[in-house]
Amino acid sequence: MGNQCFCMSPLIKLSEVTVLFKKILIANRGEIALRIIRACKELSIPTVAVYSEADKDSLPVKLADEAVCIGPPQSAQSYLNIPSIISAAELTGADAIHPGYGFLAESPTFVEVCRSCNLEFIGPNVEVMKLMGSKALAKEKVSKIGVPVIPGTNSQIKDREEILKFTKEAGYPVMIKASAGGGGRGMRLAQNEYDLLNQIQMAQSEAKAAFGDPEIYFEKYIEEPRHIEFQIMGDRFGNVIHLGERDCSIQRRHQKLIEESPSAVLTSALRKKMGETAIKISKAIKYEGAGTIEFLLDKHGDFYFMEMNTRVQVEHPVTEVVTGIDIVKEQIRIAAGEKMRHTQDKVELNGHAIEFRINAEDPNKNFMPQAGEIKLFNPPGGPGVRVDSHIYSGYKIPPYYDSLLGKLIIWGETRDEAIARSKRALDEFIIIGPETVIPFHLKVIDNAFFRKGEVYTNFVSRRIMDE
Ligand code: MV4
Repeated sequence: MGNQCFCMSPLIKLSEVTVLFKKILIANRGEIALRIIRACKELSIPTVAVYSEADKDSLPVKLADEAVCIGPPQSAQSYLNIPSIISAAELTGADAIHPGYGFLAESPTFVEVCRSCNLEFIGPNVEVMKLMGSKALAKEKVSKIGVPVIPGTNSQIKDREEILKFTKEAGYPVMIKASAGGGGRGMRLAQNEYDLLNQIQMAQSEAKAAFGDPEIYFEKYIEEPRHIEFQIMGDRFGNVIHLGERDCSIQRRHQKLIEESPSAVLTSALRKKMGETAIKISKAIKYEGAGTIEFLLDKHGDFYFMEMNTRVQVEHPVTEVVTGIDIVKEQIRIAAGEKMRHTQDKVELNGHAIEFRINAEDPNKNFMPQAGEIKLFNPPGGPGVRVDSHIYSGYKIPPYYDSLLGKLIIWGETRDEAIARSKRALDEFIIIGPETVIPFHLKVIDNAFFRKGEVYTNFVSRRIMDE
């Protein structure tokens, strides 16, 4: 049987070696760029880092096989600059692009440009991305297949009568959400009819300014919910599995700060039901790659689909740590057309993982972002400790991007062991230079409600910050 050439597939068999891709370009920066480089190295795939002028001394630039400057510091001219990124791919002979999270990771335009340039975009196809990008359309689609969604209106709602008909059934408070928003962006709460009618105009013009799309929809307000999201992975052959949940209830102003897996409140029966629901949704849209299905879980144990994220997420490591599955490597294999190597019955959730986002923000100054030089970086180690970070002693934090310096991911056999280990590791963690949120994390894990697993939406303002 000589060598066969599969001309339509990016998966080329050369004698014994499977070549997934010739070269991957990473269209991102910071810790996630480094995370993707690490995955590529383990798969023996050469990498290209792209960087802005502000990131020329960054670790991804030093660790990638090649690096190409794509523009000035401002994201709009560099990490969001599609022509520049595509040129870098063509110049270096890359055949695939990993977008990471943020920047172009959920841009249908970018996916279309990649396809037309014969570059594999490591992520879902453009139709699925567009569908899930519209939070209102996603909700409608998911509702049609019988998955519970938060009671509310669709985005085509126009006249006042229709809105008031809904509020009469649901009662107040009512949430106003931007269709193009997501992750809490463009969200408002109305306490009464007067408030609601006043806010509609403002919400629409704000949505138009922020997302270029004025569409809004209305939802019943769920009190003290928990944010539970399921990691799913699907391949080209229609196989879909879930890798358990992450509880992301510790957030401040819609910025997640701590994520854990498993959730302290899910029974195995509820996990099974929610996991099967996540798979049902993903199969209905023929999802390919890594994705996240977000649910709100209310205090009665009822859950509702909220939105789907079509990218790898910041908090993916907690899932990696409890399942032993490398999500980024799996994304790359799936994009190369490989069949998923895991089946649901082989996925085991082992122990407990907690992730702490290490942001350069001053918790005593309203979480104000900090820039400047890292004088000393001494991350913790020892059993059950993982640090994903792109910073080093002497690194200068550029003022142009988000404040994430890295993530501390802790594993323990039990939640209690993970918490004790977290305290130990956070105490060991030395970052001299900018203020960070490490003191905030130490406060949270010392809190009796956190220790009992009683965390929900307004936990930070109610139990920690008095804001
Ligand atoms: C909600 C809600 C209550 N009712 N929707 C959406 C995106 C996420 N980041 C926050 N979102 C919420 N949507 C309805 N209809 C409350 C929140 C919410 C939240 C949810 C889970 C965990 C923390 C939260 C913090 C603020 C608001």
